[in-house]
Amino acid sequence: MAAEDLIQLFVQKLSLSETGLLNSIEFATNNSLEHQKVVGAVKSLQSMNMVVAEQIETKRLELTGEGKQIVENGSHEYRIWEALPETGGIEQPVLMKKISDENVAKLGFTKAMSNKWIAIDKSSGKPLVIRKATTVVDEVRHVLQLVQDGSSNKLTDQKKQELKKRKLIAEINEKSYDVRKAENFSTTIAKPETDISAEMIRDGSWKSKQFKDYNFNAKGIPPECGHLHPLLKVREQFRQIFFELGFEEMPTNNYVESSFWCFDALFVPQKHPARDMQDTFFLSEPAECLTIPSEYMERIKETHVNGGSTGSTGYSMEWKESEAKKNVLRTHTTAVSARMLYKVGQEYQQQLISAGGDKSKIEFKPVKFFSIDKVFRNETLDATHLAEFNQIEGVVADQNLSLGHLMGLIKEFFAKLGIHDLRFKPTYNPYTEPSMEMYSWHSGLNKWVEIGNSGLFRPEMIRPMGLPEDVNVLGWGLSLERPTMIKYGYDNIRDLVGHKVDLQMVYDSPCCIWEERKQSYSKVQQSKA
Ligand code: FB9
Repeated sequence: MAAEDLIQLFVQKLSLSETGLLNSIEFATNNSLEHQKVVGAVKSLQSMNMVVAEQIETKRLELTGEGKQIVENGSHEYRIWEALPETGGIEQPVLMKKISDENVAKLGFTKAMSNKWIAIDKSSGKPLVIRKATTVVDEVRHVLQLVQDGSSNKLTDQKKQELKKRKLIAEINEKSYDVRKAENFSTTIAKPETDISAEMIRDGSWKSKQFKDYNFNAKGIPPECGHLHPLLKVREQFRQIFFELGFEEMPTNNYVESSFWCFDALFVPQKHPARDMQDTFFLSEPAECLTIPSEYMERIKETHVNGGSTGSTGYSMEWKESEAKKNVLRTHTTAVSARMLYKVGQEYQQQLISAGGDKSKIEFKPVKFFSIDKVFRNETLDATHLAEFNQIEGVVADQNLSLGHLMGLIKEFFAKLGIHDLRFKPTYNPYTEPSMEMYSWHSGLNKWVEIGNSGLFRPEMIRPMGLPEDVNVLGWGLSLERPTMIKYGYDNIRDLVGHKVDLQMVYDSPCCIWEERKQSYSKVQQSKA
């Protein structure tokens, strides 16, 4: 029934009610209407001052699921009695099987016995269940029918208690409205205007018109607009965290990288398993990179073979330029960090040259870089691993940086996500020494979760770049997918990424706010204010 017609019917009934009062639930039941829709009609009549409505709490008995089943199929005890032959008996197990729901059979048998509707006849040796009462009245079904038809007032309190105890009925508190006429009450409903038109203003007719109240709580029509994928919402949070920590974003718009920047520049030996087809996607076209800075490559070669001038022994194994030139899909954004650090190293070398090689004349400007972008690993796929994920990475180059600086910075970083309880566990990376995995205690999962990896980049990586002797570079990394899965409650990466993703999930995914960041937000807003 359309809202206008419902309103029309309501005022009719109210105008006819002797008591001058109409209860919204009664009206809904008697006209088999949804109570919520009736409440809507009462509210709009109220907004036109046609009625006054007083909210009242009414207790009402309602059938439980089991109660509804009995009205449907008869009481459990009646069904047991009914399943017995008029004469003679049947064995109990056979009888019980006649009733599909085992629980119903049990309850029914007990009740029928206590009602003395049935009995056990042992006269023929084996006990048989027989009818004791030739006729029975399924009174339970009858009274439940009364409750269903809204005339539970016909039941005695003792009966109500019994049915409640048998969980066949339940008492529910219901909010309803007692509605009375108000000064503007009339049975003809002028459809309230929802907008004031230029016409009305010109001819002044707006003065006599009824206007619908603004419903300021009305939810606007959701705008047809783009929606950020949860990963991008979390990515934006991490970007803000890095900016707050004074980091500069690295350009990561090159998925294709040469093995040189992806591995060799990071002192990853050419025989390292990570460089196998098993772990890395190699390109067939263009197969090779022809733009590797030759001098730098020479220094890297020396470093791999015998440590070059880094004080390292190197890997004392053959190093092939052809291997370094192979193009791959980058396996980590640390390749981008290497490019940026090399640029910083080269700028420092330029300064040094223009200072006539006098280090005291120039000062190394520390740098803080971050990147959040896609990396590709030819890994075995499982619920949390795809062949690509987004790596979050931060690197800092400055004089005399230590492991303590790294731990401190990682603590600061994760504190902005509300993660305070960190543990560091030594690990191995070809490009950092020492290296650490980071763990945080996850109360929800009730375990320590690995939240990333980190380390101090090896001299074999940073010295050939031209960074001064006293400059150290620290770095740490984590994935974007893992925090996003935790934040949005996904345990399978395929619900978040890939062709199986349900777009509605993206549309409905709430914005990503980490409690902790609220404070910093409000602080930022206040400072702006
Ligand atoms: O993200 C990871 N875990 C993680 C991070 C955050 C989180 O939730 C936050 C609370 C809200 C929950 C979990 N990991 C790194 C740990 C594991 O998931 C690990 O199994 C998988 N790792 C990926 C690599 O898998 C092969 C995550 C990915 C990873 C690993 C290492 C780095 C980056 C990403 C790195 C690095 C690095 C090291 C030194 C110097 C510079 C960069």
